[in-house]
Amino acid sequence: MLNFYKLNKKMKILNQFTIALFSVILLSSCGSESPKKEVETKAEVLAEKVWEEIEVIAIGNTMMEMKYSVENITVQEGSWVRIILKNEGVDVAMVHNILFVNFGKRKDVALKANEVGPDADFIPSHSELIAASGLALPGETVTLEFEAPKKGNYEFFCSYPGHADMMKGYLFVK
Ligand SMILES: [Cu+2]
Repeated sequence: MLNFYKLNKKMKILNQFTIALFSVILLSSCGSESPKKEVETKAEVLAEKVWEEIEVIAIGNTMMEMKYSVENITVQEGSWVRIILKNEGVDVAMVHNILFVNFGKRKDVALKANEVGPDADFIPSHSELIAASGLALPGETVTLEFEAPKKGNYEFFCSYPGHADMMKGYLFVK
């Protein structure tokens, strides 16, 4: 004779298993669409990031005029920094980015940037490099987000060839 209780229990377990399986499939399919976004959202919830948002405008339209609208940036240790780099240049040579490096290392990193060239967006892998944005073509805006380094003084500059001596500034982490 069939034990209906046991059968019922088996069915329940089977149903739960099916639901679990579908959940896994659903989650994994969602995850493959935007895995990065999901991870960031979770990290934000966990750490409750404090953002310091700074708009930096790349002004000027010649090698002699070009500069950042901001020369000194001050942020709090432990915060997250969001740099919005707006390139107001029009000329084809006005291609800009923004790199944050350890104090006194601007020239070293700029030299390496020239070596790696446009294929690497003029971003070298360098032990003195803290964060780097992508390139903003004339009229474009790029955003760079990174966790503020430990208290101290840092530098930022544009690593597009020939720009590092004109487009530069300091980051102070308090
Ligand atoms: Cu530049």
